[in-house]
Amino acid sequence: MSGASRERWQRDFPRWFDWVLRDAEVYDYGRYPVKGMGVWMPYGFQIRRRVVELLRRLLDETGHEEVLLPLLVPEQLLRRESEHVRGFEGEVYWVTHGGREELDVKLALRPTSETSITFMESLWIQSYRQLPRKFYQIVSIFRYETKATRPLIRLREVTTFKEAHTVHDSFEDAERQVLEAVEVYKRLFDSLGIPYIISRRPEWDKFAGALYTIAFDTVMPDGRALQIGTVHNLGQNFTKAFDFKIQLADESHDYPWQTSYGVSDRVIATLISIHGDDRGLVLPPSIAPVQVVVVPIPAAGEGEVAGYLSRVREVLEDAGVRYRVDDRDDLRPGAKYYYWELRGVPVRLEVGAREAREGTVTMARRDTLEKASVRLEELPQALEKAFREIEENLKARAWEYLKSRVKRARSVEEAREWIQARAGVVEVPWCGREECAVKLEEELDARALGTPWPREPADGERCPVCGARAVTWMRYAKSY
Ligand code: 5CA
Ligand code: ZN
Repeated sequence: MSGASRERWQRDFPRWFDWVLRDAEVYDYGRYPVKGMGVWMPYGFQIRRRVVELLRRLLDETGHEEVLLPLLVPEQLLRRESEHVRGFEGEVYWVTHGGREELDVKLALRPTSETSITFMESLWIQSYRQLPRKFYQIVSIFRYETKATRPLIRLREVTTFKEAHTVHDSFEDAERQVLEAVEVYKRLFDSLGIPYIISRRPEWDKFAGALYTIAFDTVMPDGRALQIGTVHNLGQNFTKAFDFKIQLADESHDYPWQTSYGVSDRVIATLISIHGDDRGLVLPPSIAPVQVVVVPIPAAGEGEVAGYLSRVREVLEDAGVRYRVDDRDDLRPGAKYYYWELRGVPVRLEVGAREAREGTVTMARRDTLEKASVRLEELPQALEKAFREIEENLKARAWEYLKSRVKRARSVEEAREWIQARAGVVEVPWCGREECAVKLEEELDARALGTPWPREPADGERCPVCGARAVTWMRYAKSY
């Protein structure tokens, strides 16, 4: 695919990202005086809103029910499940005062909501006949992150946290739910053109309180892996901790089974990063707040151009696209091109005297920067085609990028080269022993992301650490 260069995008990704968020007016970060918390600006908020709408639609159409739980969690609830508290202890913000009074019960700002929802579920659900239930909420959560905070990627207030929580009458049904959750997330990422690899996280890196964790990771422009979604099978860990029992079909009583799964602002961070280039954002038309910008030439368009512009408006209105006519008369066309390219508007239409005379518009695509002349009557179909092609193009380019950044290595040396070059994810044959993977994490100075999901055999391969027969592959990467 042709298009703007991606030199700066790749070489200096963190600065590129800060620049785009600020200059394209997406998210004002680092100026609000609380670390790890930023401000969604009007343009960014519209991008966020469309991602949230997509998420809601995907969840609603698979039978998930939206709820809204309180932000505050009393200390005793948060402490009920011991592994869970241990995992989150260092990351919780506490509310200790109400006005001038010290509270007798400390209240946590939710770091996630397994404990509060399990407590409520134990009041709502008595019988297997009420199951399965699938709840979700899209809210802010708070985590006192100690690793370096980053806009949208590692926040202390995660403002677009979608958490789903489900309840089942058997382990098998919870397993089925894990598969459904993975399918929902595939649909989410596929709709946004975001490429991913799916791994089962190693035992030592699963969610606090889960039986196991399945994670979606992608590779950012700087070669670092980012976890963009997780699905947890919680087993009966939380229901036992809350003494939450139900009646089963055979009249016996048992603890129900749960899953939970979440995505966050990281999805939007990835959408922005993975499709961008040196000129700024490149937005898929389904998400773009403005799908088409019309730039009259010269500025406000006098005489014949003005009359023709109103016809162009009518056509766009009838086509039902989100469009803007940039008739600011204090900016030259070139400055307007720059302005809208930075904001990722998928299609630009240039309308001048020649176009008015010919009954055409000049159409420029943001992804390829290609220009073409289109007859005004054919504009609706041309836009439809361009939108479809842009989405396909962005998705194909993003997948190609990810594939170029995942590699198999047979030796520690080969793996180390890949990691040191900041090239992405490396898959190494693994014998299945924790100590070998932990040792390789240290030797590579990288994180073990886990094993391919579904599991992939490694026939005939040997663990490069201990030499034993490999049972599968372990993935390693520098990660956020
Ligand atoms: N209760 C479960 C399921 S919702 C849970 O909290 N899982 S989690 O801890 O893995 O978080 C879900 C997702 O939120 C992660 O996969 C990651 O993509 C995102 N996330 C986690 N912490 C942050 C953070 N500090 N900033 C931005 N996104 C985050
Ligand atoms: Zn080994």
